[in-house]
Amino acid sequence: MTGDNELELVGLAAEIAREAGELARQRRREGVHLAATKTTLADIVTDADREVEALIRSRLADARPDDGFLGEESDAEVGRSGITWVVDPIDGTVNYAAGIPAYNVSIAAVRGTADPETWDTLAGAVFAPALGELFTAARGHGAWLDETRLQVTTDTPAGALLATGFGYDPSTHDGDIATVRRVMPIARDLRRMGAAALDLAYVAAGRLDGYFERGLKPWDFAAGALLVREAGGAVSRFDTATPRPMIIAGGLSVHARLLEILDTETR
Ligand code: LIP
Repeated sequence: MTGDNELELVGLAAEIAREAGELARQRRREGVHLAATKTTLADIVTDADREVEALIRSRLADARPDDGFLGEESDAEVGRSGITWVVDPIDGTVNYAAGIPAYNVSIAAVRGTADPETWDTLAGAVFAPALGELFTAARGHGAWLDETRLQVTTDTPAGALLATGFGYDPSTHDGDIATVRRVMPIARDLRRMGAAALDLAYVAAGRLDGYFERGLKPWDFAAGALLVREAGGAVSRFDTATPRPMIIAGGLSVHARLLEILDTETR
């Protein structure tokens, strides 16, 4: 398969995400083995993370050998086709290791290199195997949960149901808690699910009104951001020159409120 047809790309992403998700679930049933820790003791990678990414990478190379690749667990590769795949093999790794079902495979196809400042996302798939839900989006063709079209929420009369996340570095927690404190006046309640791609998918599905988090990696949000935009929402990133950029996502009114509260750069 060649070219950058969004519908072909999302079909491939969905097919591979399903296969990879089933492998992750199988390995979870067999028992998860810690492979290593990364930035801190809390930042773990399992044997399954590595095995699932290897499967995804192999399937993509077979189908589209000229494409580039950026994954959480293996070396980046610049392609020749102008398309790059941005992959989180198991997003929600800590949940996965703990047996919490809120984990997913996130696969996105972007035009350009794996730089979120310049890429153009064409297709994305987020598959949560333990929950049996496949979220997909192709640019210009809407966002979907299986066969149901998704739409972000438009008003929050009881306050916004928001989600966020925290990094693995304890030294960042005070600042993140201070951010939560600034946001709570517009919130109905707050969720911390531990899987960014699911947070974004749930914003697209209208299950959450908005989401914000500092420090995500490109593979955490590449597919989920397209889901939100294709479901009629907005996604912004700022502080992108810092080690911990902020991402915010939501329906247009909640996105605007979060931007007003959090984007001190524009004040
Ligand atoms: C995780 C994100 C989550 C964030 C965690 C971690 P991982 O990704 O999905 O939102 O709060 O710190 O980055 O490491 O499970 O792929």
